Amino acid sequence: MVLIEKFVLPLLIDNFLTVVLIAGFGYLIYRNHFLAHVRTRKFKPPTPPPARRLQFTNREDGEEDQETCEPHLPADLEQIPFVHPRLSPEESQRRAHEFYQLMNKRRSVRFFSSDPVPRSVVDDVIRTAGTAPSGAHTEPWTFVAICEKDTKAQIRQIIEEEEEINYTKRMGAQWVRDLAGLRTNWVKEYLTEAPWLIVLFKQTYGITPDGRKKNHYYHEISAAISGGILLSAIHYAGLVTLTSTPLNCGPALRNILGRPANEKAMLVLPVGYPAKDATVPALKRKPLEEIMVTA
Ligand code: IYR
Repeated sequence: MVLIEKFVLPLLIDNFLTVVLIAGFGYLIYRNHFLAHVRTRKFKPPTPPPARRLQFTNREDGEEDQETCEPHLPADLEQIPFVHPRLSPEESQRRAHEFYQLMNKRRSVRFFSSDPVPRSVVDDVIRTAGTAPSGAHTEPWTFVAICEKDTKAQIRQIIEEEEEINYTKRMGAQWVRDLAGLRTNWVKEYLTEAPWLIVLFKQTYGITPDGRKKNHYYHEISAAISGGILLSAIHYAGLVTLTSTPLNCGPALRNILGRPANEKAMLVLPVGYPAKDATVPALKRKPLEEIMVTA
């Protein structure tokens, strides 16, 4: 006790500034190294602008302001630590190349086997598609999975009828010539042959539980990204598909599948195994030098 009063305390008081500085630095080092995983960032939300229509926005086509309603995400949404294993650069390189090699084997396939694909596989590839990022996390997509024979036949009929008009009248000579190498026409056996059809609808706006319309920002790109992830998941699961975008079939597909007016059909994907004698056009992909520039 006497020792503390006589020597330590006077020393501390004399060097008060030094003590404060050492303690401060010590705390900073502790915080950066040991509390990094629970670091919470101070965030001051921006004040929203007055509610009026802006003349210039970067909204997508057909994206309109909907009624004012509760924010889609609560302002006090909990922020949780992001847990992410850090790979070595070598492991990242190995995985990047492995994934490229896998994806480089993906092809659009038009000849399907009717062998069944379990419903649980379709569930999982759609779950994966639903992990896509979306504007304000509105998740503006609906995936309709169809395995019922009659429904597939009705969809085929709708699409073939429209596609005949597309190929003979709407698309024009240049478009038809550009496609000749793919050997496509309006007859689409794969729509009834494949065990599953997945129709991806984008939701151009949302609907609140009390029936009001709400904004779905960037619905087109959000749904398109989910479509890309869906293709990767289908390929990784050892299945094949075809990104078919039948022109002018949207409303009829929506009606037959009983989807609401806020949903627009974007893609019709037959999903299954390739037919034993399936062929694909011998297409080449652009090399990296042609698709990438560094800036
Ligand atoms: N939708 C039609 C035509 C078609 C259009 C394009 I662009 C393609 O890359 C392939 C086909 C069809 O599915 O036949």
